[in-house]
Amino acid sequence: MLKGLIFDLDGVLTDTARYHLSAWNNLAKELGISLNQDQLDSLRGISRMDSLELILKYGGQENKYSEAEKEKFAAEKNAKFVEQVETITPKDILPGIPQLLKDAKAQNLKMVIASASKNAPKILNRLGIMDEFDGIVDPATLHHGKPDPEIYEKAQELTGFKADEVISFEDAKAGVESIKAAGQFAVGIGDKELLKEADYIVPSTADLKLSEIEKVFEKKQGK
Ligand code: B16
Ligand code: MG
Repeated sequence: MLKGLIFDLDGVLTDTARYHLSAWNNLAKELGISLNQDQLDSLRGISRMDSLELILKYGGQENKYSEAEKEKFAAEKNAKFVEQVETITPKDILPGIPQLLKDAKAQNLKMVIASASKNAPKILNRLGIMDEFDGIVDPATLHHGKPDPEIYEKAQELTGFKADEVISFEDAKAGVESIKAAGQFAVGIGDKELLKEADYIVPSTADLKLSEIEKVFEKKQGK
């Protein structure tokens, strides 16, 4: 029986990806690295330091900087990102999400956030939906980023339910892989081919309908 929902933040509840990507793009340019669209897309859902490492790798600069320099670059990127976060309002909640949260509340489902972003509480406050959630995984406590299952396992622990009692929502390939490795039902939002490991896929958040997702979830449990 469905008892809880677990949500990624960026790309699922709101679109902060464009802010992340433009801040990374600025930093990459300063480092003399030019990123193509595929390389930028590969950063979705990936933690701050892992994103920086990937960018340096794309630019052939993986061994060029000390840990302290890398920390400085990441802090610089984050400062740019946080500036953009300050402009977020409740209007930036993605379509379909307010109804989904409402339907979940009506069913008394527990709701938890599994975002790699250390800025998640700030973003949820700006969106005005912080109080809708029963918990947020603190990404500072994680040893491994997505696609490792750790973040979704921790989120599930926060719900207090079993893997087959929750549904998790993701927009990133690494995120869907993380959910599946945690043994949970995955809803993928975005490209069908890219997110093919998910149990249920929709092109956009506007297409999310809890009752429809639940039908597929229950069918799967009944197997
Ligand atoms: P921060 P999600 C992820 O959020 C973003 O998709 C990714 O681009 C970002 O690097 C990561 O959070 C870390 O964010 O620098 O704010 O700690 O998709 O897991 O909600
Ligand atoms: Mg995401």
